[in-house]
Amino acid sequence: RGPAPRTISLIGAPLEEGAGGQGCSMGPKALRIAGIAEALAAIGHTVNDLGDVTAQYNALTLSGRAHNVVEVTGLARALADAGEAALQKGTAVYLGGDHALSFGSVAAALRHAERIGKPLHVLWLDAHADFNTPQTSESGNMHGMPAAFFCGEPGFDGMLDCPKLPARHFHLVGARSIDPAEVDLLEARGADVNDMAEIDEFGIGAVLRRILSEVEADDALLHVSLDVDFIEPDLAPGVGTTVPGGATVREAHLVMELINRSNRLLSLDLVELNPFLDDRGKSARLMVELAASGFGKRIFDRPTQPA
Ligand code: 6HN
Ligand code: MN
Ligand code: MN
Ligand code: MN
Repeated sequence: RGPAPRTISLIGAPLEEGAGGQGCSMGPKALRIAGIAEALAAIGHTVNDLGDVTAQYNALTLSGRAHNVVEVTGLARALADAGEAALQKGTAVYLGGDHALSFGSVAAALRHAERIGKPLHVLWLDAHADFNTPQTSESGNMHGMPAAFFCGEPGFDGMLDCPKLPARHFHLVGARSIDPAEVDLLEARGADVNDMAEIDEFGIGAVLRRILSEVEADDALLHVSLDVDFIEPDLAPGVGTTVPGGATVREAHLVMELINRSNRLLSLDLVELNPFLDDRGKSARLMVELAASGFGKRIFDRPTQPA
């Protein structure tokens, strides 16, 4: 007996201009080759692959340090509109694409939540906080900024319109590389930061159960953003921003299994996969497996590998 069937829209977001190097634009293709649609359909869900969104570019500048604002904004706007439409029919899975696509995917979730009158929580599975603004960023790379944007920090005027997320509803899990200015901002805003030390001390199950109980208590919807670099680099090498000391395969699976059990998942980002850096599709396949766990693939539905 599987989970209740859902209608899942796959939306490709071939963005790489938010990252410091090239390659993430190939991520949607790699996730499709790794079988994302088939994996979700095999659980019993209805899967509609809507293809890749097309960015629409308009002139825009931000003050401070932010590279490729026009490219990031163009993709994010298109994604927010496509995502908002998809959420009227069910669940959305965004195939990234660097993490700046979450300017758009979280905007879609916030608009949808407001429309149906429910709060939103965001679970950010990442080595990084992605809480820089053009004023604080040292790199100028916009994949390090989406969380600051949707939590309402200044500096993003003119990019796209959406309601703002209360910082207390921003749950960062797996963090181990946060810039000093981000540490100060996260603390000042009251974001929920769970670093790897807390995972080691209490176990990732306890951390997740506490977060999901807050979501439940709020009767809220949940957007999950899964950055490849959440996972230990040896296990998922296909990413440009590796930080040693990440989650194990089992820890990452448990997170996704608990998300499935919570029955709160509205939308999921699969981000930062860089196939140019991957090892024979290993990271792409792991991301697909983790997504399947988030949608109810059972632990005993895994094949035994031949010798
Ligand atoms: N990501 N904090 C660094 C920066 O450039 O702002 C790293 C950002 C990484 C972004 O992994 O999605
Ligand atoms: Mn990230
Ligand atoms: Mn990251
Ligand atoms: Mn609340």
